[in-house]
Amino acid sequence: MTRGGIFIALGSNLGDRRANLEAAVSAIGALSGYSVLKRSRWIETDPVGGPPQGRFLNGVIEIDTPDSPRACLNRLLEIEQALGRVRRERWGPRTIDLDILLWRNESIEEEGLRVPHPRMTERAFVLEPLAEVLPGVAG
Ligand code: A4P
Ligand code: MG
Repeated sequence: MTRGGIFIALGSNLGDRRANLEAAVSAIGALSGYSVLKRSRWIETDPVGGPPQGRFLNGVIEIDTPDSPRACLNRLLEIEQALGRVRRERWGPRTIDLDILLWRNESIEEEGLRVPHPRMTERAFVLEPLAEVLPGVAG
């Protein structure tokens, strides 16, 4: 039985944004033991923070995985790299950004891993697509 309850935010504002998001969803779904249970629509959003940069395409998916949060984060970072992510500056433009928003009802405070994502509640570009995939919320 799949449990889900793990929500991942996706964002892109470089290159073919839609293709980048679709490639990330495919790559996540192709990981051993992972399944993509729900996905939001992709929404176009104005950049928040960082240098002047292009508009983002953002979305949220719900997944299930047998991995630990740390192992999942490492898989996501690998997918970012495989899709050509280059880290230059914080909040700068990116081909793909994959953030863990929620991990069931867990609270995680580790080096390099904080869940729930500390800035998610301030950000319409996260909350709007998240509302589409949370259980019990009408789409
Ligand atoms: N990290 C810690 N917790 C997590 C988590 N829950 N999920 C660490 C993922 N990563 C987590 O991330 C830096 C490090 O955060 C990771 O290596 C991981 O160990 P990063 O992706 O290299 O850097 P970043 O994304 O530039 O920084 P950050 O702080 O994650 O940025 P945000 O807060 O995610 O904001 N505007 C619009 N419209 N749409 C966007 O998608 N994104 C950002 C980035 C800014 N403005 C935006 C958007
Ligand atoms: Mg990130």
